[in-house]
Amino acid sequence: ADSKGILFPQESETRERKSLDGIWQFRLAPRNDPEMGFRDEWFKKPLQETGETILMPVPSSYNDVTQSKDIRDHVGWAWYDREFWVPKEWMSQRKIYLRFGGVNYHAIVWVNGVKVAEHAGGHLPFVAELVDTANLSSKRVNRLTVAINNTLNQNTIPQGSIFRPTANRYPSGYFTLNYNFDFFNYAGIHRPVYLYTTPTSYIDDITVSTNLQEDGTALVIYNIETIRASAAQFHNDVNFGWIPTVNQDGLSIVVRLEDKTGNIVATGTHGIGYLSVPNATLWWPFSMVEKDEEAGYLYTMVVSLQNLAKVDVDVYRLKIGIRHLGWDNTTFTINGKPFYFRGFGRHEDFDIRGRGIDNVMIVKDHNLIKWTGANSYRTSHYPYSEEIMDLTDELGIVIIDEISAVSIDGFGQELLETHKQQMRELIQRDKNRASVVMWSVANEPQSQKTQAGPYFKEIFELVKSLDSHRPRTIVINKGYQEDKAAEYADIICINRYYAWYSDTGHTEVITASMIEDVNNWIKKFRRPLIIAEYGADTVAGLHSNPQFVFTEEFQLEYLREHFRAFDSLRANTTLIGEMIWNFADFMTGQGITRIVGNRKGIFTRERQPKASAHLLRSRYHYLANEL
Ligand code: GCB
Repeated sequence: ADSKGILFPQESETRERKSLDGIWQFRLAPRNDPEMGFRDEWFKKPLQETGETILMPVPSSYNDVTQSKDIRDHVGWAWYDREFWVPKEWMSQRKIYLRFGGVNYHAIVWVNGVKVAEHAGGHLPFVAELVDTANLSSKRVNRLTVAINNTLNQNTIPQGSIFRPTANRYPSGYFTLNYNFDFFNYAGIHRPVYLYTTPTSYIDDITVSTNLQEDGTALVIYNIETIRASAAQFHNDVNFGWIPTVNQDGLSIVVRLEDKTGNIVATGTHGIGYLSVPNATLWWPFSMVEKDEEAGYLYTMVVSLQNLAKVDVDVYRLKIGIRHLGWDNTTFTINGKPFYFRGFGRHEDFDIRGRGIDNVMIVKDHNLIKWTGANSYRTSHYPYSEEIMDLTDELGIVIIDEISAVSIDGFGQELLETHKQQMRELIQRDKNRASVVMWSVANEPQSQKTQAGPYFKEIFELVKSLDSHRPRTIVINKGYQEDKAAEYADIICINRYYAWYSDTGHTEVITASMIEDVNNWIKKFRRPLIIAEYGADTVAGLHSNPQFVFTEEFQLEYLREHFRAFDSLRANTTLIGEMIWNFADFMTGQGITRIVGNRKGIFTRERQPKASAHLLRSRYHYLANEL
């Protein structure tokens, strides 16, 4: 059987892990000779023979780390290099893997000059197994080379296109990458890189879903995939001492569920089964419990592959939350109680590191989210790092998990295949996460086009076939009469910018426009609906009385008018949530509608509050007390 799991690499009594994060060597392929590194085989030659390199931190975007405009605005291949050691104990009988949490967009990986992996899609993990062919050695240092390319085209998700003007006034070779989303197309090795091991017979994948029965007993339904070593390999392992001597066929799966204090609350055997947990402590969003520590309760599912002598051959510990999601034409519930989303659209974006993951930033952000009283956010507009999702699981913050399909158009077969592939990888990665309550298949597609109908029908069907335990949504900016995609969703999200992109400055149109719009959607589709975006660019410290666009006073008034609409809609319709655009200011491409980035944050890019943060905070706390 081929491996299909993408379980996060972890240490256990049978597994080891080494971080390859740090400062790597870096260079760009020359803009006028993009294929140079391939032609000259940079990945095969000793680094010092291939030309000059500079220092580059991993994880990080490369764009903002240097003083070079060429590096910031680079389009094409960029090359990373580092060396690493493999402990000699790893070499004999373990399986050794190299795992990237996320590289934007296209990545090719070589170890000791041998290509070991290639991946497309900027925000999902991939793994290379370093089999013998990678010339791996514990006797000398090993070389790791990664070539990455941020070029987008009509069949990548998201899409982009190269613009090559022919007019004489342009310098020769001039081109740009254009795209229809506003966030900066940061590039780099954005997430941690790990080297890790498993035994040769190992746990490859775990799928868990949970359910509540009438009497309060919880069911944890599991499906565990293992990969068994070949008889020869197994024999070898036994001789080497990794696995105590037993017959290969003696391997079996044992599952136990431990609560937070380590008590075993249920046990199971076999690869497929369920555990029943009487009086289970449920996973609750932090907004639905009295005390913070009651939120996000996680059990540990300890899965072990054992031999006949009951010795662990492999052990993997998966944290799971027990909770039940319900939805119909009017409501969305968590553990049987209606849930009203009060949250944010966000970005993975921070000074200097761009889209690179940063522990300081992610903890600060989640502290701020809790400070505002928000209970949820959408991973606009791509899957966020696994380190972030660990936090949301643990803190009890509710997530709408979005794929990278932002502003897509065209809807051809090849795009559809890319889109489906990314949905599969996302669901494979996040399927066990309690905080993920909904899949978002796209943000603001050109859904008025006829082809959008069959295209999204197919995407929605795929998602349902992969996971029937979570509702599916799509985020629409078209009108209710022209959209062709939302009818296939379980829950509808819409983005609206009244008094910003239309009737600019006229906050007095907001309330009535919003109420009418939402009513039209709900009357037509009879679904729960979330306002997934509304917002106004605001330069922190800019003031005007009476309010004027871009000032803090304007953002305050803009919010107040929306709150009036939301309160009326909450009382009279199936509106189930409001999410402001955006949590914090974030970087964009250069353009005359963006003042060094998108300024719709209620926090600055440095995470300091604008006046709107205080207003939103009182709104979210008021909702918390009322609901
Ligand atoms: C939108 C997009 C979001 C933009 C936002 C804006 O509708 O979904 O990515 O950043 O508008 O500020 O224009």
